[in-house]
Amino acid sequence: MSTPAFPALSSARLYGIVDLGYCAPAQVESMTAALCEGGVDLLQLRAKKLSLSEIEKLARVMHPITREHGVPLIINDHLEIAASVGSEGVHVGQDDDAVAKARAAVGPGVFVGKSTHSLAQAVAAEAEGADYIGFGPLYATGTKPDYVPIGLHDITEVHRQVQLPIFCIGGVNAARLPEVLQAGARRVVVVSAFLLAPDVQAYVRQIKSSLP
Ligand code: TZP
Ligand code: MG
Repeated sequence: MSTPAFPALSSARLYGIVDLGYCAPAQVESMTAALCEGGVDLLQLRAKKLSLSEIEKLARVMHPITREHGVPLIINDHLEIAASVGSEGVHVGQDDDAVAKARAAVGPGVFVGKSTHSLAQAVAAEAEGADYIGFGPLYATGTKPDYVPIGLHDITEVHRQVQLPIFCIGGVNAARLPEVLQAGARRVVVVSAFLLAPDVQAYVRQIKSSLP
């Protein structure tokens, strides 16, 4: 049996996002390399203000690097870009396309993640057929400024009710990680703390080594 190119989604613990709110297009290549070298297990491209063609171009910059590191690339929001680039995943929010539509657009073998902001949404995302969920924002965050933080109190319960991989997200950084893990998180997404770190690779490594 041949070795799979990418580890199973269930083994992923640390999810990074190249968010163009923090990273200029010209930095995407080096940032992708630093995040992968540091040890992210999944990497998303998120660009709320760029055109579709600019996002697709950046996805094509990232993909050879992520692939070389065995890190699945996930495209935020844009099913057509995920399909055309051949990314390993796509991520949709509560206001985006339904999981079934995303899956139909990208085809089998491409995983579909969904953002959730409450226990009820998390349960619904599993019923809808998502492959993993983001759960948050745990803390207020400038990366998603219009969202009310949900806090840490539902983390244990969401893991009881939802069997999918659950990535806790929103304001997670090295200082907060101990309390996030204490609250029951097993997987996290880190965005601005990685992208703004003076030494990205070292910061990723530090977080990775603290995860279960
Ligand atoms: N979804 C919920 S919170 C969030 C997203 C995309 C942003 C997380 O970014 P940060 O900078 O790690 O708080
Ligand atoms: Mg979205």
